[in-house]
Parts: sequence; C-alpha cells; structure tokens
Amino acid sequence: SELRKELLDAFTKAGDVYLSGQHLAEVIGCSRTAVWKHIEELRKEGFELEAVRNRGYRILKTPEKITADEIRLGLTTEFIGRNIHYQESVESTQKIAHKFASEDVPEGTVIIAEEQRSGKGRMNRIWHSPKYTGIWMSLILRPNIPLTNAPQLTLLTAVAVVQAMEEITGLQPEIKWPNDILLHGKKVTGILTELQAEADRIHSIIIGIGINVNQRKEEFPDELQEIASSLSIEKGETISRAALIRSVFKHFEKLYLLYLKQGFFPIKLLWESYAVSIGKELKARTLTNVIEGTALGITDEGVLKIKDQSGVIHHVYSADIEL
Ligand code: BTX
Repeated sequence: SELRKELLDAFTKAGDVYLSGQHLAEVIGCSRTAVWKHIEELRKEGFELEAVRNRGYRILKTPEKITADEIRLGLTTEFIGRNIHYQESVESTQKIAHKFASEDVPEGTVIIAEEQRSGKGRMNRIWHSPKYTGIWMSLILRPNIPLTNAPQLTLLTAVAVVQAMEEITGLQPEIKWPNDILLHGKKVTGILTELQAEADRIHSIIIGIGINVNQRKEEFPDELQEIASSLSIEKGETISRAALIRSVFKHFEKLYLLYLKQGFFPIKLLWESYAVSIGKELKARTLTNVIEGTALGITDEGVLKIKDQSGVIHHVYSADIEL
C-alpha cells in the first residue's frame, strides 16, 4: 500500500535514528493506530523492529526472504523498482511481465520471484532458478527508441549488474558478449531481453535478469557444475539479495537515463571496459553458421565485430560465444 511505501521511505531516510509514532503519523499523514498496524505487519513479514519508549521505532533486521518492503527500505531510485510485484513461486517472471506490460503498468515496474519453475533462457533454453538463493526478476521499460536498438539494452543491463556486483561484493565480474556475466570464467548471471512491438514501434521491453547469489556448489545440477557459479561461492560469504537488487536498480536507472539522453556511446565505452571477449580468438555460433576469428569489439549499435582468418569482418547480431 501507499502508506507502507511511505513508512519504509521514512525509515530509509532515518537510517539508525529512532522515529516516533507521532512523527511517522505526521509525515505519512495517517493515525498513530495505522502506523502501529503497519509496524505489526512488517514484524509478521520477518522484520525485527525495536520499540523504545519516548524515542520510537527503529529497524534492526530485515527478513530472510526478499519482500517488496525489504527492497524498498533503502531504495533511492525514482522509477526503476518503485513498483514491485513479488511472488513466492512462478513459472517465469517474464511471462507475468509480458502480461503486465500489455496492461500499461508504469515504466520501471519489476516482477520478482523467489523461485521459477520454468525459468527461461534464450532460444527456449532453461534457466535454473531455485528457491531463496538467487535473484529472478523482470523489468518493464518503455523507451522511445527504434526496434533495432533494443539489443543495446541487454548490454546496458549487463553493465548495471556488473557495477552493482562490484559495489555490493567487491568482486570484479566480466561480461561475455552479449549477455553473460562471468566470475573466474563461470556464469553467474544471464540476461534475456524480450519485446512487445507494433510495426516498428516498441511498446515495451522486458528485461529478464537471473543472478546466482547464494547457491552452494552442490546445489547446481550436474550439467551446470563446470560452467556456473554464484556470488557467494566466489566471495565466500552470504550476500544480501535485497541490497544487490537495490544496487542493480540504482545503477540501471543512472545508465538508462544517460542512454536516453546521450545514446549508446557512453554505455558502449563502459561495456567495453568490462568485456572479456575483445581482442580474443573466439567462435560464434549463430542460428545458421559458425564464425571463427578475433573479436574486434562492438559497433556503436552494440553489434559484435569478428575478423576471420581471411580478414573479412563479420557483424554478429545474435550468437553463442565460445572463447
Ligand atoms: P542463455 O540462453 O544465455 O543461458 C541459458 C544456459 O545457461 C542454459 O542452457 C544452461 O547451460 C545455463 N544455465 C541455466 N541456468 C543457469 C544458472 N542458474 N546459472 C548459470 N548458468 C545457467 C540466459 O540465457 C538468460 C537467462 C535469463 C533468466 C532470467 S531470470 C528472470 C527472468 N525470467 C525468466 O524466465 N528468465 C529471466
């Protein structure tokens, strides 16, 4: 509810300072009884709140699960993640996002689930999304850009996720074109960009982000053992999913506003600074063929350039890359 959001915004601003029931009632514009009721509901969600007579309330601990309320506590964005739909278990957050996107929800709306029963990768592949250990979310955007520029948002998202990971964990992930984020060569994040468009006009872009956060090694299925990892495996400690989500929102919003104002060029420079593939020999498997050569970089549109042995430069729009 709106009151709940304002209550959490007030706690965000207060930091460690106690807020009295009277003060909260005034800033939110409700009765003290209503404040008390919302505080009780936060407790039921798993928040630990300290109440001190003559001083007021303070939040001591947030819940294990990620709740929309926990994400909101500390959120500094203007529109990314301001409207959160949280669910315990879904087939795929992309599916729900597609439905919401066609119902004209505000830009920046996010669907988050604790578990996906059939998480989607690209080309109908499966994205393993076990309960409580990762971030499985879909972000709805409505940029006024040509259809052909949509893949740039995948690259922008990768930069935002890398920056958030650096901020929260201190680790230094790398990006493999177009959508993999790697730590020590293993995949910790996948990004799936889907569109709703009429003719050549974009109605909405739905960006699916899957981040392996707190899985232990043995929790990955056999087929992912060699290729996948999680932040906590690489860092050696548990990572706060809510903090990481907030940080992704923050970095995403900053980059997205920059992109809308100045185009792809500044994003391209950032992307290249995190990319592993540039200058390397690689194999790109597209739907129709295989191109082998040296990755030269990406074009101003975000397309990968590969120079093969005979010196021919290929422009690759979509492929799987083997390094
Ligand atoms: P992708 O096609 O690049 O990667 C899929 C491949 O990655 C799989 O075939 C498998 O080899 C490997 N893989 C599967 N699960 C994992 C995992 N948890 N960690 C590492 N590797 C894995 C990448 O597609 C796009 C993934 C987007 C996922 C998000 S989650 C929220 C949203 N909802 C949804 O259904 N998908 C997106």
